Amino acid sequence: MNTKLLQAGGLRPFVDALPIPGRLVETPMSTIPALAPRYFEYGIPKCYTIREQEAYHQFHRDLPPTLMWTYNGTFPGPIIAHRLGTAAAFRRINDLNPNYRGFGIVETVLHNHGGWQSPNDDGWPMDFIHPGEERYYLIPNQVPDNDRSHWASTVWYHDHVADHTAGNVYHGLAGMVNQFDDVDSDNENDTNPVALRLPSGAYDVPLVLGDYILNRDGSLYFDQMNDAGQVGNLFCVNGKVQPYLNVARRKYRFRFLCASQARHFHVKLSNGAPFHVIASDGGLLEAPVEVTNLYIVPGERYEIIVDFSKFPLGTQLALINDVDQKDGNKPASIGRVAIPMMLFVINRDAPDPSRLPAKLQSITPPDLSKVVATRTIKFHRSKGAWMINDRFWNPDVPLFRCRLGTAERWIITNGSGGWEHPFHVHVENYQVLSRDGQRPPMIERGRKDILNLGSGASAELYIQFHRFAGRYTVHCHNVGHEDLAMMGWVDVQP
Ligand SMILES: [Cu+2]
Repeated sequence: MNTKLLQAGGLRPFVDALPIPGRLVETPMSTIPALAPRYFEYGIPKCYTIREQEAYHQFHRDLPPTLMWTYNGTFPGPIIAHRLGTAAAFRRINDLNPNYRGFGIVETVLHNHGGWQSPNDDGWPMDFIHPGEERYYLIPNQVPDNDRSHWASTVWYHDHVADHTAGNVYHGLAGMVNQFDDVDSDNENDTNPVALRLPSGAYDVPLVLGDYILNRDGSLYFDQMNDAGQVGNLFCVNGKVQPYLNVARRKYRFRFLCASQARHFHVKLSNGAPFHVIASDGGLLEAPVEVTNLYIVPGERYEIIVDFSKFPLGTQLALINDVDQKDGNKPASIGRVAIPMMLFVINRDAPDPSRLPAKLQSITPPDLSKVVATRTIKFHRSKGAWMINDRFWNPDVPLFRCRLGTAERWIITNGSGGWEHPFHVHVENYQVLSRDGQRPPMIERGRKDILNLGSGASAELYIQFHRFAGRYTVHCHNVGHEDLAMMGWVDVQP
């Protein structure tokens, strides 16, 4: 045991309230420098400012403050709420300390993970800016081919600089994005007949899962040479160690984002009560899926509805993670430990106009007649590091070339060795055709951008290139693996 590190055992759980990040407030267009014409391609955009800056964050009331890198001063960053049909222009300012020395790197890249935007606005890993510099991004918030099963989704934004994504995300550069439209309308009282009226406002709660290691002085501990990906001993939700949330006896929507470096989570309620999964990475499922637990890997999102009206006032329910993970490569066991992530305290009644509809949306099935190529993407370990198709990350050479307006079938495989790899593609979602030759489980039948591959596992994906030519980054979302150098890119040509 490293005695300089803070041990988690001495911290009291459930003493800090769950922090809920506020929504990013619009920046008046008049206050930012003139936008180039391209930012008006989808109409007049809403403007936002994101400033990367150092700020102190307290992981637990009994811990000293931790100096982190944040978006706009908070960890996690503010929630960005988008509305379908209204584009957004982002001004990103790198205000980090140019003299910083330590893990990570102050040259940063912003990636809109799960968003549908041009590769130029997506966060190419070499497109970094230095402290004191800024750049702009256009997020169209349009629907590919008017296929509205792409929306709405919980996506997220995080740093993506080549070789240092792990350290930079660990520093705190991560936040959630909530996309809305007329169906998933951010209003449980919506009178529009197409609105689903899912729980909204204070009853729509982000749950960003993560794990950290701190030094005894409260500073971040990070081992940049750990090529397995670091797993921490402090279990955090929205940046707090094992917080509590007072809830009313009614339905809640919870948006899980696994923002860990490498740790997997398998979560359940401490009384084993069922809940409903309504959405995954790429938006709503066709129908809610009742489950008693949920497996989530780095980068992945799932949304659930929990109905606390089933329980009497005064009930306390812990959110339990039963994955025991000792290194970044894979879980040591599932189901043998019970790690409380947070506590729900049912302390009041409240009206509940929200609904859990039997049907959520229709998802357009894959059109295999559009498939023009089948590719194999092989994740494996060789030469002491992580590879894709026998190659390390190379920004100059694509894994392969694709054609805009077509679709492809990708067979992704993970070599043996006991390692697990969450597979991620930028710009476009995919649909899972099969997993190890079987239909995927119900909760993986929506649109996805992360799919965990266990050791020796394979999956077949359907991916369509709708609109944007350019470089689509492909990588393992265990960010330790990604940095060393399990990342490639696909050249989508017009
Ligand atoms: Cu991996």
